[in-house]
Amino acid sequence: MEKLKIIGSLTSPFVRAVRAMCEEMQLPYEMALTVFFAKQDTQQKEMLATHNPLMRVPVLLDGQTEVLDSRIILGYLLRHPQARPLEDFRTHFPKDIAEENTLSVIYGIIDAGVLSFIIRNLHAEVGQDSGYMIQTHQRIRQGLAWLEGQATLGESFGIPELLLVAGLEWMAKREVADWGGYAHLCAVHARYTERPSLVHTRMPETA
Ligand SMILES: N[C@@H](CCC(=O)N[C@@H](CS)C(=O)NCC(=O)O)C(=O)O
Repeated sequence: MEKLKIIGSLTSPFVRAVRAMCEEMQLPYEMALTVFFAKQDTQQKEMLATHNPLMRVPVLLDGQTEVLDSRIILGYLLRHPQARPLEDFRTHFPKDIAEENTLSVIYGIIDAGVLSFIIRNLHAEVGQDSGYMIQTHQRIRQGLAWLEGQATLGESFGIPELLLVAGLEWMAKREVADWGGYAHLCAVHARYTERPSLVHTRMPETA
């Protein structure tokens, strides 16, 4: 089988989730590396735009097949004909609509965190406590509180847990949200943070 290719950076939580998922599915992949979008050179910008009109990472290339958006990519990898999921990875996903909602809330929090990070770094003139940023931070707080109440989240390791750990660690590293007060989320994080797929894909210290 031709190796999968992931276009993406070593810092994006969405790219990390896709890389970790490849490991969980035992699907070999290689990276076509990019960096934070504001620091991409012309070549990286063109390469990304060629594969994704939205100019976002990750993009998965599977031979001639291009797959956009990490949520779609995670589902694609789960059902990949060559996937050999690790024994303790929960492949039964989604269990029900409630689990899709959980994944949507995790995505919503990370999206809001990414927006907050971009505004802080590229548009410092927009205060973090003004206008739409108020709604953005409220979304993160309410999302975290909602996830804290999801008792089944973390019972076993599957797509929501993988994305949750990637998102929580990214938010801590980028200092966009403090989730230390959420006992259940801290417990789920502690349970899975040393999983090899997550260790191997952790954000570089210096990033
Ligand atoms: N819904 C997309 C979000 C991807 C996304 O926002 N990626 C960020 C990096 S963390 C990006 O490429 N941002 C570039 C931009 O917004 O122009 C996914 O899950 O793949």
